[in-house]
This record gives sequence, structure tokens and C-alpha cells, in this order.
Amino acid sequence: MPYNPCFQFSHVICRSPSQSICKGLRAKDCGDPNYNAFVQQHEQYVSALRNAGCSVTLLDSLEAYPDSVFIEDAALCLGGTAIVLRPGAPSRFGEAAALQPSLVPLFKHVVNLPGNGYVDGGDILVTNDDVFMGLSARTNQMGVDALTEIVVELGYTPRMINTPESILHFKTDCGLLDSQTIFATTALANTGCFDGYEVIQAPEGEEAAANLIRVNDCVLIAEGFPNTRRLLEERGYTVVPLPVSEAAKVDGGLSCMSLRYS
Ligand code: CIR
Repeated sequence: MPYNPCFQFSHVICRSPSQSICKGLRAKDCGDPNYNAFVQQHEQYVSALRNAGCSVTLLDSLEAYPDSVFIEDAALCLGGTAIVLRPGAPSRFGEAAALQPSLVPLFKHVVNLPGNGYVDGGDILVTNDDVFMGLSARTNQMGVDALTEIVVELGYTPRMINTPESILHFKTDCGLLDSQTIFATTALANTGCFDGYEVIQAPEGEEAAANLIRVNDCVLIAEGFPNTRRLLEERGYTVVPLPVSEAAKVDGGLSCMSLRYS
């Protein structure tokens, strides 16, 4: 198999959940996440990434930032460069600066998103050639314009998407399965934003399974979605279901709890 930087990773960075996770942002209140259960589920997530072949850097929790376990929103790893982003929710503004010192020893190049725009990593989907950037309540035009310059410099093609309003982050509703195949909700797929890619649509009623991650030979999906599991296994993918009920209470999923790179 040729090297596929979009899903072959040797390293990941995660951040331990903080006790303040019970104050995490959420669009709809379905109860606070339970800290101890979150820790257990996070440990299973980290183990799954190790089992998939990644070396894991586990950063200390940050009590001051309830949502900091969702480390993906604060940075983007692209072609060997770490781009420190600017998350768009006020309670998360400080997360990027808090993360930056941990990135410096791990990457040859660490750059800050220039300007004053906002980008959450959860709005960015990277394939071997393209970088999809979803405009959302967290990612604005100024942020996308600044990121576009970096993306082009690194040799990728930028693709800007208007994320439908009902979707928090672009990747809440999609995940990469391989260099040419994207798993997405019907709502997102119907926008036509994945033109040129094969799209596998999340089964009806299992839209919450769309935020999956492909890591080397494994596809990590949220547990409790049997039709998604069957669909992907029929396509030949090795599926690893993981419990993410506590992250889901604060709108988190699988992609947002790690930064993946080689
Ligand atoms: C937030 O609203 O920012 C967090 N509670 C959840 C962030 C999830 N991030 C992601 O999907 N990339």
C-alpha cells in the first residue's frame, strides 16, 4: 500500500480530561459528563490508538479549560507542520497558547494561525491532497482565509465548505475512511461538498457515528451503532467500537480527542 499520510500515523497527542469537564460547552443539555467515567473512556481511547500502532504523548489536564480534552480544536497537524489554531468559543480562546509549548519539541515547524480569525480543528478534514475547511459557528471566513495560505504553501488544495447550521463542527458529521472515501451523514453528503470522493452515508438513525477516525489499519467508531459497524466491516474495514458517552454529553467525539501525525 502506498503511504497515505491522511490515515497512516506513527504518533498522536492527547490531553487527559480535567475535572472541569462537567462544565464543558454543549448545544443541548443532556446532563453533565461524569469525570470518572470520562477518564475510563479516555483511557480506552488512548489504548485503542496505541493498539493501532501509534506512540501516544499524553499531556496533563488543564483545569482552567473544561473542553481542553478536545485537543483537536486547538491545532492542526499538516505535512509535518503543527499549526496552532484559534478556537472560536470564548471559553476555549486560551487553549491554543496553552498547547503550543508542548508542540514545539515534537514538530520541526510550529506556526501560529496569522490574523484574528477563528478556526476549530474540528472543522478541518484532511485527505492526501485536499484540506476541507468548514465554516461554522466556530470557524469564520477570516480564519479560513488565513489557514488557506498555509494550506497552499504546504502543497494541499483548500476546499471551503458552508457547514449546515445544525452541525456544530464539520467533522461532527464526517470522517475519512481512506484517501478516496469519506463517511458522512446524509445531511452533509447532500450538500455536494465531497464532490470527487466516494461517500458512504451513515445509516439512518446512526448519524452520530459519522465522527469516526481511521488510524492505520483500524477505524475507530463510537459504540452502539451496529448498522455502521456492519456496513464498514462489509467494506473490509477493521472496526474498533469505543465508548464515548461522556464526551458525547458535551458534543465531543472520536476525532476531537487526538492530534494525529507522523
Ligand atoms: C465544544 O463545544 O467546543 C466542546 N464541548 C466539544 C468540542 C468537540 N470538538 C470537535 O468535535 N472537534
